[in-house]
Amino acid sequence: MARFQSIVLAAFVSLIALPALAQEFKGGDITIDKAWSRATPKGAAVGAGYLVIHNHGATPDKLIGGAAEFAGNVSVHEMSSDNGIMRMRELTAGLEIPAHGEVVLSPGGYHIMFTGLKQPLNKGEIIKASLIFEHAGTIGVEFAVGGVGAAGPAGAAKPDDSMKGMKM
Ligand SMILES: [Cu+2]
Repeated sequence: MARFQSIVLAAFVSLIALPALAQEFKGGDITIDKAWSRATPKGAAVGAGYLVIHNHGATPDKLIGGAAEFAGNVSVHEMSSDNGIMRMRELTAGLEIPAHGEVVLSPGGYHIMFTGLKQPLNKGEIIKASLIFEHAGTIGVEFAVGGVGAAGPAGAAKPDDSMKGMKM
């Protein structure tokens, strides 16, 4: 009986997670999916966005920036470990999306950085931003906001520690 209940619960959870995951955003040869973000604590000035970018074209493209009404600035960042300390830096030359390839932006790696937040990002909200590509142009993307510790777009995975010990 307990097993039956957990299967029913799992089915229910995946049903409510599906609409956000199924969203796809297109421009030129680029499609974007699995766009999600994390809730931010009250007063936080920065937030991050994660997504998967697919390039269906025969030439490489480049994600060079973005814009959002809820943030003062939208940029492309990379997080990496430097002697055990997580650091992030802006990819001022842009993030290359290989021809017929894909790039995953996820916690601990590449991400969209929202700085100068004008409002907190709340769990359950959909936040809209536009991303700018060198060739594909501007693509509007909606990010599903998960919990503060969300590790993936479904918001049901275990929390990770990628934001701890981070130096700006
Ligand atoms: Cu960042």
